[in-house]
Formats: sequence, C-alpha cells, structure tokens
Amino acid sequence: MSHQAPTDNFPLPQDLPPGLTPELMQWVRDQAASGLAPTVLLHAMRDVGWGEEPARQALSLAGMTLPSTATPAVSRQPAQHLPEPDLEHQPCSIDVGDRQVQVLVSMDHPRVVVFANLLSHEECEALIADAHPRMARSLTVATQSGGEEVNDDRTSQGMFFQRGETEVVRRLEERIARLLRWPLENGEGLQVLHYGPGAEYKPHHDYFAPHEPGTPTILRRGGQRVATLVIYLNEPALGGATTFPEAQLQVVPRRGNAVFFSYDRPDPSTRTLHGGAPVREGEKWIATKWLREREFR
Ligand code: PD2
Ligand code: ZN
Repeated sequence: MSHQAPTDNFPLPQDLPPGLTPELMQWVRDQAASGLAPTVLLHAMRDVGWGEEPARQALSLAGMTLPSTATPAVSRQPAQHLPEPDLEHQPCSIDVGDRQVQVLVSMDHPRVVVFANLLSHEECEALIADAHPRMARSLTVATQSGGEEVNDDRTSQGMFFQRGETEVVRRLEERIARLLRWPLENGEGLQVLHYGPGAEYKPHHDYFAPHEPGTPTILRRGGQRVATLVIYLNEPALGGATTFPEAQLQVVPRRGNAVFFSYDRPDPSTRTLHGGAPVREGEKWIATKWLREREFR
C-alpha cells in the first residue's frame, strides 16, 4: 500500500481525528474531485472497510454534505424486469449496432454471461489513456473501522467517467444498452480500475445493502443496482480473474471481453458474490458499468 503526500492546496485542520491521516484525507478529496456524490462515496468507503463514523467525519472534513442517518426502510422486493441479452435462440453473437459481440458462457444461477469482442483493442487503449491521468493517487484502502485496523479488501486505483464523456465512452454505452436491452440513462458513469501486482478486490456484492443507513439516500438516484458489466481492458500475465465463489466460476480477463451478471434483489440468494483475484504478474485494467432500476442522474 502506498500513499502520496497531500497537495499543498488542501486545507486540513491542524488536528485530525485519530486514524484520519492527511494521506487518507487526500484520498477522500481526490474521490470527491472525481465527481462522486457524497452518499455514493460514503457507500464505497464502507465497502472497503471504513467505519460509518470515521467515513462521515472524513467526508465532512473534505467539505462534503451528507444527509442524516435517520432514513426510511428499504424494500427487498425483487425487480420485475432486468437487463438481459437476447439469448433466446442461443446465438453465437449479438449485433450491437456497430459490432458483433460473441457469447462465450451463459449461466442461470447466478445469472452470468461472458462476452467477447465488446471493445476493440484500440478502444481499450483509448479508455486506459483517458483514465490514466485521473486515477486517484492514493490507494483506497488504508482505512480503519472504529479505530486502528487497516483494511486491504480493495487494493486497486480508480476513476469515474461521466456518462457520454468521450467518443469511446459514448460508443461503449450505446453498445451496452443494445447488448443488455437496458436504457443507457439507467447506467452509472463508467468506472475504470487499475490493479498493480498483488492488488485484488475481495468478494462482495455490488447492490446497496438494504440495512445500511445511507442506502435510502443512494437509491433516490436511480434505485437499486440490478446488474454489473465488468469489461477487461488488458490482460494480466498471471492472476486477476473475476471470481464467483458460490458458482466456483473464474472469468479470465481477455482484452475487449466482458462479464455480465444481474441480481433481481439486493440479497445473497442471487449468488452474485464476486471478487477480483490478486494479480500475480503484470497489471489489470477494467471498466465497470453498473445498471440501475431507473434513470441515474
Ligand atoms: O476486477 C474485477 O474483476 C472485479 C471484481 C469484483 C470488479 C468488480 N467487482 C467491480 O467493479 O464491481
Ligand atoms: Zn463488484
């Protein structure tokens, strides 16, 4: 794990609360600067092991305003309609407008589909090049929950594109909308992640946990996440598979390929627990598109 020194223009209080180092505060500020909403950032911080209170304190010190924790209960009702490719006649490939995307694997429970050829190698390179200068400069994970403990669940670096931000992002989003038959407007901005050697993303669910106090606020922006598409932008020499431990499935990263999975309720019964295995040699770049129930704005 490594940290960058905070930039000179970052105003910090003289005495930070215990455990909140200038490096962690700089990381929070970098994430905020990438355009993440405070509630989404709070959720992401909890995902990587921050305690609720330290995360709220850090966000508040970084000048971000969060709603109070007094929020209504969240439904676990299953979604009636989900993103889903048209595989009715078991096609080898799907026309996404400007490209043929191949279907490599389809599994029912968990619902997982692996695709090839969603992006050209040049498009993968363009996404990496555009994302590179905007990757958060510190790794996400030097966190504490209730005090001292460092959490290493997610040792990658990341950034978000705005929806439609570049020509390649626009093209990709249109392909995804066709491939998964889901409105482009229901997609979050594309997230690009970079894993160096040894980095990993420990198994987790992508939906927002109903019992978390911040979830009702997050859901106001487009409802629950109902599906994920992880797109591989390069190939690590060893390791880095996307794993589904409950299905004993490992998807090996191949440039331009993607793994799709959907979850009709925010519940482990969907069997969508998944992780990014440690990169053993080389590096791994992915772009993730999360799809919401409704328009995400
Ligand atoms: O990098 C991956 O394979 C991976 C694993 C688990 C990505 C995500 N989750 C994600 O972006 O949600
Ligand atoms: Zn995930």
